[in-house]
Amino acid sequence: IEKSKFLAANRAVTEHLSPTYRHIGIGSGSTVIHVVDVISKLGTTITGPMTFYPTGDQSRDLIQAAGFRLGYLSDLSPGHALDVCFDGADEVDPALNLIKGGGACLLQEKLVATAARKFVCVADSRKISNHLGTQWKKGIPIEVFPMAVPQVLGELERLGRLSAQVRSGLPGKAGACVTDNGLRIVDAVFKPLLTELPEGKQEGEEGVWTVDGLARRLIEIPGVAEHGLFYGKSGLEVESGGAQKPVAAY
Ligand code: DER
Repeated sequence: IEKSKFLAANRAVTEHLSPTYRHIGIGSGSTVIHVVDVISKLGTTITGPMTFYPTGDQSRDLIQAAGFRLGYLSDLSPGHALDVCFDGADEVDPALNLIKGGGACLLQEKLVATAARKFVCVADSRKISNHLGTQWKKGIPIEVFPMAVPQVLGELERLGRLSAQVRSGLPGKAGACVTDNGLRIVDAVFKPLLTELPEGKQEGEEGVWTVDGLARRLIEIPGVAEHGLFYGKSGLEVESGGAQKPVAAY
């Protein structure tokens, strides 16, 4: 698996990291470690003038350990887009919709991905599926303000979730997983998500949703800070940045 992650990372960097780029977003998880490794091998002549933007504590540590210049979205001038962002995913459907958040970094990952003109997803073949929720069975990660957890769990039930639970902390850490933003993660399992509704069906009817339909509904729930469905327009459709879906997946 590590070899397939490396090969995917190598192809993604080769095809999408121009030496002229100056602002690079770096995602979270284990696959993106290979992306940073491949970029490091380009040498400081290429990477020296570049600034790298993290998507959480692990990503920040990766950037620093590689000796890259660290930057933060909050330092950018309004509307200044990153050149490219590389990040992993937990599941990818044929329309390049993603489930992300297996590493509980989805909120900053979505901010950095949508700040980039080009978002490139690096996900080995295990992540590919026809319908989100068929390969990744742990549920859609939803980042929630702690005080809102009971209300959010109640609303998810009304939306037809099959199960939902607050993610627990790492082994050796009692209590709930606390994200880099100090919030909680609720993992909500729904029926596999469609890319279009069957004739005559409404969104959410009998718990059946499209990716876009459920994504738009989840973000409306009071107390939800962000969720791990990356959907809508892809970078190919939104040249100026702001797309949640990648331009390509490797
Ligand atoms: O949390 C995330 O979305 C990560 O990108 C992630 O889940 C992918 O992790 P992996 O590269 O370790 O599979």
